[in-house]
Amino acid sequence: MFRALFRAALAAIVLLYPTLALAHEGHDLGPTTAIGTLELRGGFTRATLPNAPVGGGFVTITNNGATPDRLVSVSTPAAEVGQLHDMTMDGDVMKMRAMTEGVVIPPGQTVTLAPGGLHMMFMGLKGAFVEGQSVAVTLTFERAGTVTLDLPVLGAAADAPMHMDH
Ligand SMILES: [Cu+2]
Repeated sequence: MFRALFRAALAAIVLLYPTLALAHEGHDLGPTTAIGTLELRGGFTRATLPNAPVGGGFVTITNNGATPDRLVSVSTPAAEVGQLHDMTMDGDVMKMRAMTEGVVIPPGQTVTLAPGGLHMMFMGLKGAFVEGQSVAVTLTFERAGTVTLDLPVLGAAADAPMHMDH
């Protein structure tokens, strides 16, 4: 009885192993999109409730150039309005403000738009963001120009694109 259980546990571990290996690989940020001196990776959005008015968007941007660039606007056909926001905590109060001047990407640096901080905010959603689908988002940079990313829709509480299928 005990031996059988032990063997079953071992078999389970062996079966689990490929999953663990995959999950580990999932920690990389996925494919990179290059535009000008910028590299964008790890883009994602999160599933919304059916009647949610807003959705977020997240991506990591690296500037390999020698001059600063600036993310000036974001848009998607899936929403009426796209804005750049920052989120900060003022004591217990979460504050969100529109970055009307855009987001500067300094030379040689990486700026991460992530839950709880800088983010893209889409308002007036034309439909729910459904996990497993993707949302086309166009980012416009002052110098590098315009690039469209297909952001995978992850779970509603996703912090990073860790379980993305490549
Ligand atoms: Cu926001």
